[in-house]
Amino acid sequence: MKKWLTALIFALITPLAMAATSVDVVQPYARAVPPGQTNSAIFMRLKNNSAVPISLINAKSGVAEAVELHTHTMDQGVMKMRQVSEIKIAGNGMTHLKPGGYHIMLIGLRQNLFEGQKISVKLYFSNGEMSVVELPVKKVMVGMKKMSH
Ligand SMILES: [Cu+2]
Repeated sequence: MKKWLTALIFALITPLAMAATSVDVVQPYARAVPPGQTNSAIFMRLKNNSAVPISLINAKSGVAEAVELHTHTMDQGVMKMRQVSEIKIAGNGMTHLKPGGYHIMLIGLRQNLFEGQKISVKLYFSNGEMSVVELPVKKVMVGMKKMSH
């Protein structure tokens, strides 16, 4: 009886689990920049719904010439950006992309990014999944002071 019940529960749950993507993109946004500024960044939280680690390995967007995965490091008291090949998300874990930390760098903007606009970015993950994410452009003051050192 118990085995039968377990089998039934698995039969009901498994199709739902397979239909969802492994990584949830939570509260994504891009930094609004003044006209003429050539670079900006995208931030979000990445939530891994699977038990195995997954990495964000690439991102693409039509709004910039190049899109890179970046992090910040402290170098003798100065915040510097550095390109990384992947941003890891632990199994059942969450990774924050935020000002002063990991971010998706937009290099060579093809358009101005004004507050209230929406842009689109494609995220590529190490498990072969790809997510198309629509995100708002917001004013972000945090991290700007550190950047201007
Ligand atoms: Cu950067």
